[in-house]
Amino acid sequence: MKTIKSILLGSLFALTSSAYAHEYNVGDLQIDQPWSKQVPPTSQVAAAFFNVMNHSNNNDELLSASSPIAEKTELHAHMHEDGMMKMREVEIIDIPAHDLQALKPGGYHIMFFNLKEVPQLGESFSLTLTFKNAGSVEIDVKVEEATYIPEGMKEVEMNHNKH
Ligand SMILES: [Cu+2]
Repeated sequence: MKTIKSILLGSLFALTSSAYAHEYNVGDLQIDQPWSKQVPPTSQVAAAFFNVMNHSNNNDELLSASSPIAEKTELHAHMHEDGMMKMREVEIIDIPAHDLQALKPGGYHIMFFNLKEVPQLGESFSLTLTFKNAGSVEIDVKVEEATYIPEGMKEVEMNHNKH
């Protein structure tokens, strides 16, 4: 019985992890589901989002990001100011030890300015992230519809709570 149970659990985990087509590891960090919101063909700006799970005992920091699609790439946060949601550049994005940092619409995000090419729906583009401890990693960001919500978000949080 125990054997059957572990086999079932094993296949369940296999199914869960295969749902994340885009997963990257750098040092003790795991980056899941990088995506970008579709923008009009004439847009000068775009944004990217992803989850970072820090499996280490040490806090890390996202220091910078760069991409060939844009002349300028910044780390951004959304915050309430004078009763309005505004976004502004931040120096770093904290990646706390044994925790999940989710970059998502309305929160932290990567912002691209002066687009050299506007990524089309269904395409991917390259994004290089540099972390203080884990170092640099190049990831592929998939362009999704403006209404897209990452399906794995809940599962990632559930897995995280099991640690
Ligand atoms: Cu922004």
